[in-house]
Amino acid sequence: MSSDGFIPLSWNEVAPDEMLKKARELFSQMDARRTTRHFSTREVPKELIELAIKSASTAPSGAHLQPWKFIAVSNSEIKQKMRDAAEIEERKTYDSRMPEAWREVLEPLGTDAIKAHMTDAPWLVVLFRQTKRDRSNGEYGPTYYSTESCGIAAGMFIHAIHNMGLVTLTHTPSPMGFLRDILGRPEHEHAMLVLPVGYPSESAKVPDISRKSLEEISEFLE
Ligand code: IYR
Repeated sequence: MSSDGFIPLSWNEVAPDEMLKKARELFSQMDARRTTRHFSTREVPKELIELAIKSASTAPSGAHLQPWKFIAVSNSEIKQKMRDAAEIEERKTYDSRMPEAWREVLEPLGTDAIKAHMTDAPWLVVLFRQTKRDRSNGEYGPTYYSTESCGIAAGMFIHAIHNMGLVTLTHTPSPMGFLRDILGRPEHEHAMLVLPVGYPSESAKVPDISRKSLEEISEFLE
């Protein structure tokens, strides 16, 4: 038991050649990840979803408040409700709310108002961002950098899913208020992402697009 609230860092040195090997392997594994909208209905054990959520929750967060709540839904009736509500909003978005500049960049991705992934995928994991925390004195205080914290956690979740050999999609039905209502979440929780998780369907497709090069995305000042 530490007296000042600190304990020694648990850290193991990695030899330089081993470091490079691990870094290359991780990049190659991550570079193979693709986002698909085409899911199989094949079941996925709950324990895998639990482990992905636990991995995501290792993310650093503002003041270590861990301002996230992951709601994992496999219940078909709830998934259908979520899909119906998402399709109502998305139809409005695609039919009239979406400006031309947005339409232009979505066109190569082949997205539309039909959200089959919400009922095909065996799990829908909804990431809620908490803007307040319970101070355990009957009051609520703010959270800090909750968008950054949840963004990092979402990235870790996505990687955990890819690492276990499953696929996911960062789905953002907009506006997302209906998710709080359907899932019975409190006012201070804001749905940030819907992450369908499962196996890809046999005919799953992905857009023929590539990633920006290192030169385009970075600059080194040495
Ligand atoms: N939220 C809609 C539209 C959409 C928006 C962006 I930015 C994307 O990268 C993909 C889709 C949808 O999920 O279809």
